[in-house]
Amino acid sequence: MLGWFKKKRKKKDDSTPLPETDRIEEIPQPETEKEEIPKVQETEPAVEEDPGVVPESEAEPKQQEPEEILEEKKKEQAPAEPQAKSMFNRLSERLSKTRNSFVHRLDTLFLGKKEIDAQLLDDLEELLITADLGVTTAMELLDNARRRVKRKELSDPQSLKEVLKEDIKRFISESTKPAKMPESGPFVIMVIGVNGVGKTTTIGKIAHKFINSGRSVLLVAADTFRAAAVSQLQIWGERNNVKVVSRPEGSDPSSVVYDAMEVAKDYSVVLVDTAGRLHTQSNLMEELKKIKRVMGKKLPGAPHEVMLVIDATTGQNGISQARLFNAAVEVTGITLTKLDGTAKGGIVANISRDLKIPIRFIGIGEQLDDLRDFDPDEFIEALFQNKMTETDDPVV
Ligand SMILES: Nc1nc2c(ncn2[C@@H]2O[C@H](COP(=O)(O)OP(=O)(O)OP(=O)(O)O)[C@@H](O)[C@H]2O)c(=O)[nH]1
Ligand SMILES: [Mg+2]
Repeated sequence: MLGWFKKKRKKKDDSTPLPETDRIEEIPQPETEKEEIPKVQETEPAVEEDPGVVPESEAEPKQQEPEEILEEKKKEQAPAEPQAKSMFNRLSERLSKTRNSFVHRLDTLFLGKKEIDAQLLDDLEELLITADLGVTTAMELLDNARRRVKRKELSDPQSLKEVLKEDIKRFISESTKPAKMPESGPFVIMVIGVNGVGKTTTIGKIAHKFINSGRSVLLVAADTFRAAAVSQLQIWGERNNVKVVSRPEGSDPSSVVYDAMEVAKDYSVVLVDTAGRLHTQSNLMEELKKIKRVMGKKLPGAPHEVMLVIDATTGQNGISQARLFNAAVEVTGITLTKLDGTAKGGIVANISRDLKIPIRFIGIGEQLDDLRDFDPDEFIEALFQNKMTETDDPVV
């Protein structure tokens, strides 16, 4: 499991040693954030003309804060069980397009068949190759199935479906590596990906998760190529009531990152948004390399995570993008967005098997809680769920 969002311990509970991932909670909260609660009546204007650090949160109407704090406490006391169940159902429902194109096709293929013969295996080969699992993964699954049939370990098609499910789950689980947060200092996540894949939205959603777990978050608008990109991140900053470091459109993105690293030590988590396409002659990969270099120089060890966002609807194209980005800046984690809108969910297996880069999050919609920590077991169970959801097509 990801383990990034463990709730912050209260001071009175501090008698027992903290688990490794909680050590980051020792980081002092930024002074400005601590001061915000008593300043309920103040209505400071946003400091938009400041080209450096823009204290977005200070422009928020302060009377909302006590209510937000109450909300947080309510969330902490909320019973986890029923919520977990409905979360699973939602995941399952959002994966219905992939289920229709993959799992239901498997069911149709196996329907009425009593034994596994050569024809069935040939049809299965075609199905697996067209299911966006990737040729290598599909071939491995088939080889394994053929071997088991030969050894008489498999006889009926239903058990073959079970074996495919378990193999896919194993492939995905093998590539999940623990996402280590630094033992001290801020956890810096550099978010990259081609334009429109969902980088900024993902940053907003991740920030929300960290805030819910009691961390202080700083957002960095290193996509300086479009004014709209900066304001989009600022909106997420306002929504989450966190600071956004920005500079005017056209500034050097590395200089924004440089500014951000100056203040980063006051925060637990720093999320850096980058451009997906440049409107100049300069090369995106070179720009990203430079941003990464500047970060590491100013704050040794940063970025701790280079997160590539891939739009699942692009299928195999997403895999090619991953190779390019990985070669340039060494991707350490992947967020796969828009799984709700595509039948190409098989790409999850392809990413895990071919690229061997762990998937950290999956996006299954546009709402805040539609960004899920990726859990291979949960994902496969939801995908192979037998119960029909409202959005499922019946097997014919
Ligand atoms: N359905 C769905 N839409 C998503 C998901 N994640 C992001 N989106 C939508 O994708 C669109 C693009 O998202 P952005 O966050 O602006 O993408 P970006 O990568 O920052 O784009 P650029 O800044 O132009 O490079 C928005 O309309 C998001 O709401 C998801 O998981 N599911
Ligand atoms: Mg963006």
